Amino acid sequence: FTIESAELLVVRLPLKFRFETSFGVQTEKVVPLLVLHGGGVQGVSEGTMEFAPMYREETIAGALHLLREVFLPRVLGKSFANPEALHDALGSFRGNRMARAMVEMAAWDLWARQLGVPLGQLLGGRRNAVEVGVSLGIQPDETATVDVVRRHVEQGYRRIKLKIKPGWDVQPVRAVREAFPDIRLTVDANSAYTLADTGRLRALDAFGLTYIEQPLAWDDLVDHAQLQGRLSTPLCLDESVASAQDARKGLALGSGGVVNVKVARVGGHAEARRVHDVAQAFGAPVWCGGMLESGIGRAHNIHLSTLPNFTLPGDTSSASRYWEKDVILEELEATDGLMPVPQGPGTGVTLDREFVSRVAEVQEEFRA
Ligand code: OSB
Ligand code: MG
Repeated sequence: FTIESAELLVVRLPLKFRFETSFGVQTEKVVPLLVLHGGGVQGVSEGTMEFAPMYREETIAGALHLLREVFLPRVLGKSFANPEALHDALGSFRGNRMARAMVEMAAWDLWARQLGVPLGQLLGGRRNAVEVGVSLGIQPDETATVDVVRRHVEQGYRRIKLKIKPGWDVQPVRAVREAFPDIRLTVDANSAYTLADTGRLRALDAFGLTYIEQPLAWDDLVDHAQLQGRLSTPLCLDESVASAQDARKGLALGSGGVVNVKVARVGGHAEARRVHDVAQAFGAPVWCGGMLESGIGRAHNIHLSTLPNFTLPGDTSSASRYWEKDVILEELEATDGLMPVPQGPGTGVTLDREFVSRVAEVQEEFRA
């Protein structure tokens, strides 16, 4: 396929809820979108980097610069045998995987549309619906926490994940576990702890959590392995895994027993599939994480989740939870914790051009 032209669009979407994690509070989402054109169709992707480097090191401003000046000039007007070949064209650049993933993921969508095949099927997936849970931010108190959990359990989500931080961990988890003895429950610390907190984290072993997500530093594997040796609850790696090599090292070291696969964090679908395969070889389950994506990134996540080793529910909950108005025409809604895979070629979703053009803060076109 040939990349004939590209468009960079940036929209700002107000979040329906205040999302508090150990690293900050979000009330809106700035969504960079990349559209690649070729052969009469278009492929679309979403950037998941944020305004400030609070989750990993990448930023929206950095990604826009790299796309405009470095990455798009490398692919515009060029032909590629498949998305892996396009990925290799950007392979000599270091880091900045979320920015590179924007090009790679749009290329997968473009290629799948040219072939007339759903993206998940092209990646090797076989499901027509995927199991999903929900990631719930830090609440003002225990009562509010139990209430928000109840609302989402009633909606049928297959796993509840609570954000925790030092000083907000054992209490909310105990309150939720007492109210819901049987739900699949997990916590996510987003790197807020150190090995000095081992005692506090061991206390969480009492609550039957499926895993504890990323308790230690965003770039650590060694301390996680030490901690895992002292806990019975499996650790789940998120921030620490930027590649299939990281996944191999983490699983070989015993840094955790579960991997949260975020397609953009690892550089795109091809690398996400490699992470999936490495984990499978280690007998470690994976699940698909989220970054509060709009419908474009959400649809990519759903397609990736159709691969067989995605055996734990992902974070790709209903789009209507997040936004009054999404950037796509379709509705991505889970029923009883099952998210249907959008049908049709590529991601199967359609950019709402009218809406996006009206609200876009950045709207640029690139040609070879
Ligand atoms: O750590 O999984 C995370 C959102 C932004 C940054 C990091 C994380 C998250 C979530 C939300 O947990 C998942 C979602 O609902 O998309
Ligand atoms: Mg996480």
